[in-house]
Amino acid sequence: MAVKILVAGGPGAGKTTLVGAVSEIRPLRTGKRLAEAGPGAVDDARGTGRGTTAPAVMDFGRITIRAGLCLHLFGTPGRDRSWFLWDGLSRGAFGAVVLADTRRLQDCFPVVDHLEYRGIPFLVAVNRFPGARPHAAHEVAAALDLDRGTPVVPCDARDGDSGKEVLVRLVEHAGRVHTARLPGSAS
Ligand SMILES: Nc1nc2c(ncn2[C@@H]2O[C@H](COP(=O)(O)OP(=O)(O)O)[C@@H](O)[C@H]2O)c(=O)[nH]1
Ligand SMILES: [Mg+2]
Repeated sequence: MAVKILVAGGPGAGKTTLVGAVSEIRPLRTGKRLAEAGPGAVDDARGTGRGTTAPAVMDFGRITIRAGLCLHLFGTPGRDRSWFLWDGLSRGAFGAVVLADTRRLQDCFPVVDHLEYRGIPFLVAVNRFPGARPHAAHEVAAALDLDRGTPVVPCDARDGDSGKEVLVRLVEHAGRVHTARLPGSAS
C-alpha cells in the first residue's frame, strides 16, 4: 500500500533536505536554481544564509516504512504565491510533517491553519538550526496553538534515520486520528 504524505513548512525549513535524506528514489524537484530564477526570487530566505535553491519548488520522494507500507512524500511549495497548488496537493493526503525552524515559527502558521482546516493529521518536526536556542516541545505547541495530542518531535532533516523516525511517528499518529474518525469509534 502507498499513502500520500505532505512535507510542509516555511521556506528554508528543510523540506527538500528531508525528502532527499529519506527517499529511496532520487527525489524529483520542480523549479529552478536560484541563479536561474532571477532577482527577487530569494527574498524568503534572505538573511538566513541558507538556501541554494529557489523555494518555489515541489519535491517528490518515496520511502518504504515497513513491508507493505510505502510513503509517497510531497514537499509542498513554501511560498505564498504557490498556495493555489495546495488544494490539489493536499487532496487524499494521509498526514503531514510540518517542519519548524524555531527562529521563524510564524512561517508555520499558515501551514498549520491549512492542515487543520483540511482535517489532515500532522505533527510538527522541530529542526535545530545553528543559533536556534533549544525549545521544549510544549513551548512550540503553545506558540503554534496546536490541538492537544498533536505531536512535536525533534528532527534533523539532513539525517535519513531521523527523518524516517519522524515519518514513522507521523504514520502512527495519523493512523490513530483516522481510526478515531471511523463511524462507530468511541470518540
Ligand atoms: N542545521 C540544520 N540545517 C538544516 C536542516 N534541514 C535543512 N537544513 C539546511 O537548511 C537549508 C534549507 O533547507 P531546504 O531543505 O532547502 O529547505 P526548504 O525550503 O524547506 O526545502 C539547507 O541549506 C539545509 O542544508 C536541519 O535539520 N538542521
Ligand atoms: Mg525546498
